[in-house]
Amino acid sequence: MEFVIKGGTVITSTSSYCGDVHVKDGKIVTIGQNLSVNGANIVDAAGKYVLPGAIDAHTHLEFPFNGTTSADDYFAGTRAAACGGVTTVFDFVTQRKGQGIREAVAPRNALCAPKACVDYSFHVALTDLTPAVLEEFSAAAEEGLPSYKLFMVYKKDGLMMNDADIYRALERSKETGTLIAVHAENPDVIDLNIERFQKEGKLSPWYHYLSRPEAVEAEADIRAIHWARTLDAPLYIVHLANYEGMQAVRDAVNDGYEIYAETCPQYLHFTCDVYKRDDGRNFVCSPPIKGQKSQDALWKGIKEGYINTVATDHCPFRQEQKDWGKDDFTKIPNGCMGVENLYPYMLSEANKGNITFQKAVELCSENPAKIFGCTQKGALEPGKDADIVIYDPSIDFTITNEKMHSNCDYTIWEGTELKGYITSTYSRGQLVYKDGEFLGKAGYGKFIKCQRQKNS
Ligand code: DUC
Ligand code: ZN
Ligand code: ZN
Repeated sequence: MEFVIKGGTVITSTSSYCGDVHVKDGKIVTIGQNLSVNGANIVDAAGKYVLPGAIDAHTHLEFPFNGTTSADDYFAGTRAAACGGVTTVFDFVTQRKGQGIREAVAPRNALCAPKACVDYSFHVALTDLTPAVLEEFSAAAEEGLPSYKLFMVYKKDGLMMNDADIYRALERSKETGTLIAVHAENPDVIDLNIERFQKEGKLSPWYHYLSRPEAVEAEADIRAIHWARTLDAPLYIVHLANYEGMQAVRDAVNDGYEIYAETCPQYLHFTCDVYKRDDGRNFVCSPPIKGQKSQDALWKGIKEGYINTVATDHCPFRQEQKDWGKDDFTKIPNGCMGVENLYPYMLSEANKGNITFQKAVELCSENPAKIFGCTQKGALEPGKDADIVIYDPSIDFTITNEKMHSNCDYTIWEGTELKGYITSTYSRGQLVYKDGEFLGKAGYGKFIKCQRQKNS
């Protein structure tokens, strides 16, 4: 298949220019002015922007969690991704006790491969850091798996890793050029707060926020950063959502440490006031959405370059699942949707003038590709995969659940007004979304082997 996307404005992380993009056999061949290629189809992009597909570095598809499973399986989740301009998703494989890294990934990949509509890779959530697992870091990295997530919470779910685990994992990641990511919150203070609220009958979603407020997340960010600094090991903080944690990242980066921070659109758009709403339970995720001061710090961090990526933590639960916690926040499965909203939201923020389009590309595509080692992704450049999004800046789009492509029966983004919207998504040159319609198919998406560069 060969085509030329003509007359659009090509956006990279550093520039934007009028150019034609020649695609052949799933790859970008060349980008230039007034290209004419014999026999190639023409895609007219006049008045539109042409961008690299987004990489959502943080999704939980068919994720067994909180006594249930997240609502989007690999098909629905990657269908929604394609329709939101996301051409690569990173999902989490949870290591069961006693399992090796590749032993945990193999069945997950077998489940994912026939369902995936866009390309995918995995981070492995480690729960059992045996000497054999530490030893396996290098062999797993050679097979394309260079990143791990350590939960500093979820003791009762059997996911939590303690400080010694974090220390050992950071040590080993430094030796092997791999990357440790942490979900940072303090579990003991959360448990104490929950116990108190339960005794007092304070069980509305607002108390989800109050049981894990700013300081609970900040303490764990600071602790994880402390160990990374001590060992001079790289660290990636997932879903950073609070002011003090942002400050600690900024200080560590300014002191020369390799600390990466990810935040999510829900932390950039909403504040903790959503937990006072009648549908507050639908916004319950962990870490919870914080106050205005934290949101302002995250936007400042984005503008100053201390936030490296925006990803979604996409982990939707259907209304019936969220309703388990209607009268008791501790029973609400934690997670929000976002994979279809990430790129449209960030590009809309660019179109409204809050950030540049280049910044949106850097956060949603180029940086995740660089940090996790997706060498074929993350930029519109000759030789890279033709993961391409066409975006019409003139469309006014209001998000409603009917227009979304997830399996979920509501969206926290309902009614959000976006300036501009994606009109087409290509995954390796294949049109997978056009004008509201999903055109991809299950099994098309491929596992991407990541090759992380040290100090990338
Ligand atoms: N937080 C969530 O809200 N859902 C999935 C996992 C997580 O850490
Ligand atoms: Zn998390
Ligand atoms: Zn997560």
